[in-house]
Amino acid sequence: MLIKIKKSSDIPSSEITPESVYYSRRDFMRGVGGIAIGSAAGGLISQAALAEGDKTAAELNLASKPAWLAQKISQRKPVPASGPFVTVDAKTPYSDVATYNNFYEFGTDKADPSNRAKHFAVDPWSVEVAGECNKPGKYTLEDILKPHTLEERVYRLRCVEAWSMVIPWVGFSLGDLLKRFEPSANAKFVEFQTLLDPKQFPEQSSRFATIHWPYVEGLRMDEAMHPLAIMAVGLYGDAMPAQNGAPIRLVVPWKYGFKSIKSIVRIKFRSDMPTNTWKDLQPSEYGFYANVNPAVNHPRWSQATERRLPASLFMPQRVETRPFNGYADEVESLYTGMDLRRNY
Ligand SMILES: Nc1nc2c(c(=O)[nH]1)N[C@H]1C(S)=C(S)[C@@H](COP(=O)(O)O)O[C@H]1N2
Ligand SMILES: [Mo]
Repeated sequence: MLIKIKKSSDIPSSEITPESVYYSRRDFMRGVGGIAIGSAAGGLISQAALAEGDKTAAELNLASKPAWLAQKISQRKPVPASGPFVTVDAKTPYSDVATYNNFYEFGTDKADPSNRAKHFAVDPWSVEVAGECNKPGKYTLEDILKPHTLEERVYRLRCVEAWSMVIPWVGFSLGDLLKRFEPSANAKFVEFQTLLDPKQFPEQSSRFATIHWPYVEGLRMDEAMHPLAIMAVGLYGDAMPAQNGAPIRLVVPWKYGFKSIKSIVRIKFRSDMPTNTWKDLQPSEYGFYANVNPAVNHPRWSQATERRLPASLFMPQRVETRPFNGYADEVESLYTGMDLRRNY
């Protein structure tokens, strides 16, 4: 997303979505049928989620995880058989979910996060709650999670770069969490902030980084309270890999992936609309709402279709992008009367 191109005609699609990463891999041999994965019940990453030759789950997920968290994750509620919390779409294999990442704090290449996050320390972790609410304060991760039962949710994740994955998250309702802090009547928006720690995030001390750290995101209060919005602490029945935003991240499945901010350390209730990192960087290309919308193209590429990962030269897996990423029935009413072309 950082790549600056002079004319839109100059952009090869390989720069939007570095497909070369996939050409050389054995993904094409798996076939679509091979991608359908069991529900990873029992708390272990199903062997089928990893193809032969992949690194093991243990090699891919080195984030420290406290025992209480592992235990809590193992007691999660399974995903319902049908409804918006699950999808019939084939899940993206664990090895792709954990190696093809956007986490610019670790670097701009898709492989940088999994290569550079190996020693990312997430224990102890706390989240500061601030702004328009009755219960501000500093909460440990354990405090944050304590009253919530974790649930499995299988959601599509649609990146603004026109690729997508299907990920079985482990998390809990964001709205249930926010209610505990008793937001005041002035709380119209909620802002989230990623950890600022140049010792752990190499790009935060890079002279070449164009992002103003820390990464920030925001939601309108009614969006944040929507049952589809979750705080996730794991995926594939295990604790969150560092490269996917350990120990706690947002997942807002009807919006472009950049809204789903990783490694959160601060939540602030606000009366005014917060800024968000990508909008701040390039307001003509990225907005606050960022609802997945095939009818509104990115100024440099079409948003009408997406590459469902894993894809390859031989199996491009091009699928049509759906309004609100397929969650229109659930969330459309949040935007009644709004011009979604202006509010992109
Ligand atoms: N802090 C932070 N959060 C972030 C990003 C980032 O660079 N930094 N990238 C975003 C983007 S662009 C996407 S598509 C998703 C990717 O999540 P994943 O790597 O778990 O698939 O994380 C989002 N959250
Ligand atoms: Mo993204």
